Amino acid sequence: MTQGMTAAAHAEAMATYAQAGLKRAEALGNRGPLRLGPDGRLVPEILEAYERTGFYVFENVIDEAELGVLRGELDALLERAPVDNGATVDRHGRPAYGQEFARPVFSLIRPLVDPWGGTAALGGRHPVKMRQPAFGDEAAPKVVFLMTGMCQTMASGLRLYGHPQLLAVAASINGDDFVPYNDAIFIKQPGQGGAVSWHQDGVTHWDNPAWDPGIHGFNFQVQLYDTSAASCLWVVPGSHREGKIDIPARLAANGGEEQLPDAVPLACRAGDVTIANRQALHGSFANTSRDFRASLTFGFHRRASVLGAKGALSEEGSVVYDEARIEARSKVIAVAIDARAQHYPEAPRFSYAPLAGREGELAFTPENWERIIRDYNLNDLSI
Ligand SMILES: O=C(O)CCC(=O)C(=O)O
Repeated sequence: MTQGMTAAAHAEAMATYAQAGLKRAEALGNRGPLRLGPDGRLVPEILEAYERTGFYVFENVIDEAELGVLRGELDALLERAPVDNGATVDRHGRPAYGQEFARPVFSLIRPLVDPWGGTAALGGRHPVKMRQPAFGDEAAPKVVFLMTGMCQTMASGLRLYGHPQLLAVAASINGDDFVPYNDAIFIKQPGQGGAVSWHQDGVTHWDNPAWDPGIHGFNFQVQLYDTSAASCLWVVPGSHREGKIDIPARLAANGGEEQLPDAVPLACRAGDVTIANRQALHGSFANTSRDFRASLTFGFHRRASVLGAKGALSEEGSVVYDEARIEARSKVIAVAIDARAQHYPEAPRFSYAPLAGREGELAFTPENWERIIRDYNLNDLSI
């Protein structure tokens, strides 16, 4: 991908592209309130639109009070981020947050870069680098790009994971016995956030004779702030049905230009929640806009897609996801449901079928936090 562009020129090019993209998005009919039918499942119109386009924007799902708590906890973590990957101090010279966890909480990058594009990272699924506009200050500090482990780093993150409407969406799409994938918070600092180059998430089932458009599951993104077309995730509608896409060829056919003509932005208001099929072609551009984006991203799979599969992406390839591994990771859902129910006792509580009847054993208690939540992401189920 052509490099050597100034941030101002990039922002200008994005503005024109964004306007056209927003128009295309409007016509898709895949945005509105999260509506469940009397059976507790997503209403058929929403499922149809999701299956047709590969994504849906649920408007106004998380209320202002919950958003405020999520933002406050996230801000506190960002204040205590290490100054670099592997560093032990934050920018105030204090011990950086999260060093006690097995996996690093923070991943930092130089402003405006695309850390994965054109590299072998994550199974090489991001084959072409996005534009990396010049930031203009070689000595600028690194910025947080990604954070993992929201169920252990944020009490509000664990409660969000137990949200009854979101879990009902997971059951509607992946069946009552759905299983977790992983979670990550994408941080796009204004004028500094990095790019995530065009990719499809799934890596396991492309050649599976039982392949279908839903076999690699989906991701939620909960938006803590208003996002614009310049800062948000973009998706090529319907691409989840195409099988494995030759991304370099698709970009070459677009003259090597990263602004794919059929992609649309998932621009959201704070409190909106998106779902995106993990097979959809998607990505996001260097954030040369003034908008801050914090997207709490967590996914769910069909049990049949995961059971017996080998570890992939950032998981050990030698591991096979058996019943015990799936149960260990799924218990996070049960504890999250109880954490939410204890915090919002008047609100409905989701019943997670695979662990039904074990609510007492899987209550949100200090002991279960240590036993089930601490380092839970060592048991992520990546396919
Ligand atoms: O939010 C973004 O910018 C990228 C998200 C993404 O690529 C993903 O969830 O797989």
